[in-house]
Amino acid sequence: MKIKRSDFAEGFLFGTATSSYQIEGHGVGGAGSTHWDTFAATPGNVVRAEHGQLACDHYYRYEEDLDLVAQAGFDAYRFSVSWARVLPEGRGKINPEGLDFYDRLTDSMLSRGLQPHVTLYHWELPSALADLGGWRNRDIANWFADFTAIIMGRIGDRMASAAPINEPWCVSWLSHFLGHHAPGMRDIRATARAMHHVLLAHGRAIQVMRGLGMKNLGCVFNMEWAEPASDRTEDRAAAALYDDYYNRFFLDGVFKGTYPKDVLDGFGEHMPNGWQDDFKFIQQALDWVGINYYTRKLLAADESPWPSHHEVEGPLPKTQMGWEVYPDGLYKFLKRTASEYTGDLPLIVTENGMASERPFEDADRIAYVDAHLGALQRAQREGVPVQGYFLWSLLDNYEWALGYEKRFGLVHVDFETLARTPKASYDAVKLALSN
Ligand code: IFM
Repeated sequence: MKIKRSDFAEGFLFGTATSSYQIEGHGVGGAGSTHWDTFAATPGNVVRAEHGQLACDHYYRYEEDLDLVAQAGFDAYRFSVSWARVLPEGRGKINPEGLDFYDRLTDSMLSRGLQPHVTLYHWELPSALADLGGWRNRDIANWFADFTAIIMGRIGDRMASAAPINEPWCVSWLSHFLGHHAPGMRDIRATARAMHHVLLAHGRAIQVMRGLGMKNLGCVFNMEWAEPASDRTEDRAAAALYDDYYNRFFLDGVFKGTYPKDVLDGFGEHMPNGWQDDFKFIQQALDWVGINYYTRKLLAADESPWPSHHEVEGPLPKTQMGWEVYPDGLYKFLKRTASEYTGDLPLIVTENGMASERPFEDADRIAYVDAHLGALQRAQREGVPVQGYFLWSLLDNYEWALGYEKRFGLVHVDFETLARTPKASYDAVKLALSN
């Protein structure tokens, strides 16, 4: 890598990130069923119907995995907790083994000098709550607040930072409008409700964690830079609408107490009654904002029902996901988020990385990380207070509907033997962090 630690100010945080369902192995330790288990068990939803029952077996191999994090020279580890591991039915009876696991995991990070950065929800909704309507049901905000109190009551005292929900757009739009993720719905009313309730749950969880005396609370939004496929006015409007329901909806909700007009024009009639009164819960003060950034999209208008547009393939080099490599998008998001929403609040890149076909000699990943760190530095030089960067991901893992095929890890995982082998990118990052 061209960029190294000494190119950043003292205290800039380097970390790597994972999530519970993608690595732990959900079939062990008394965890309850989640909507991802049933989504994966339904034909046609996930490549080869792969699921997270074993995943990377991190539940039993976490010491080895944390050694890899520490030996690479990272300062921090971003992980998530599984609601159904702690509360198998989503509410009520606690699974003590689940709480013990996260307790051990936390102490194992600390004993290696790694800062624990927790996300409370990274998509594995307990099935019992999915049965009650999941993110469509307003009560989810209180179920989530109760879960927050239980899990953070146990490990919150040792967290360097906490964020309630990973990528609200994926929880709501991707999963309830596009149907690509669990629960696989394609319904505009469900989408409008999920998009609002996910922010309500965010706000309630922040309230609970403040009540517990926790510090350094934030949020994690995924962002995709949207550009028109042509100069046509219609295509420009299409890109603006994509930007509004993907990126701005959640920022506007948390920082402005409103939602973008063109999104409300599209699905406002499906919003839950009284949504306008919920911003007092949603607009909790935050200590930082996390941005997960991977790519951009080109949009063209069409005659289909709202949002009346489709994606057009772009000309840039692509990752194994088929996503264009576009580091400028990260620069633009950092600049725009700071200037229009967050001001002096610290920004953290909470996820960035790429899936690569190359199993071990992943020069493409090294170049990707270098280019995105360069974009981050450019924003920093122009005054944006970016204070950390987390690489997605430590391990090859369960890439949701795409199963185990798409490899995002710095460390290769052989899914037959579960052997971990550091890739060239792991060695490159290790060298960069030591210089
Ligand atoms: O693997 C996912 C992760 O769960 C959330 N952010 C994007 C990653 C890559 O698709």
